Amino acid sequence: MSKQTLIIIKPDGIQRHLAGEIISRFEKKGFKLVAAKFVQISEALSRKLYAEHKGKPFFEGLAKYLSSSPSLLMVWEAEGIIDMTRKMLGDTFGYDAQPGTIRGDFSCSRGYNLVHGSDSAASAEKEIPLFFGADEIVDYELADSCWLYGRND
Ligand code: DAT
Ligand code: MG
Repeated sequence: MSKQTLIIIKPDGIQRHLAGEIISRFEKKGFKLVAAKFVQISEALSRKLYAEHKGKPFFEGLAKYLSSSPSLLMVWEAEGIIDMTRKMLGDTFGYDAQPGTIRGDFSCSRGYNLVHGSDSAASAEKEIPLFFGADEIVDYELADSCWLYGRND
């Protein structure tokens, strides 16, 4: 499962009409979409997703924000997906994130940073099953995978 990551376009990303823009970046990079659902995440599940932050001063607000309005949840797949998606997201706070990254281009907030992405293979393995059953993750070949992963050695 380490080839996969959980990406969530969070409530501000949906409300600000940025879902297409964010998906487009992952598509154009060549990642494979293997699962998607559009739901309002419960506060209980929000707390589970962000369990590592329990006890921090922003934890309650974070769970409320994530559950305040619908989100688009996706599983994307590629060799090296975690490192690549984390770079594409940019630093956690929009005002710190580099231009060219999703957060750097579209967020200037601290807590409202548009998108969640798993930060390690271990996190992805915990996070994906919170939202997707194994039968909801689609196994298929991308027709251009030989071009996406072309090598010269
Ligand atoms: P990331 O989303 O880059 O993995 P994280 O896991 O450290 O960042 O934090 C999860 C979310 O919590 C993040 O998207 C925004 C919010 N957050 C983190 N640190 C915060 C802080 N010091 N004050 C307010 N919100 C914070
Ligand atoms: Mg995180």
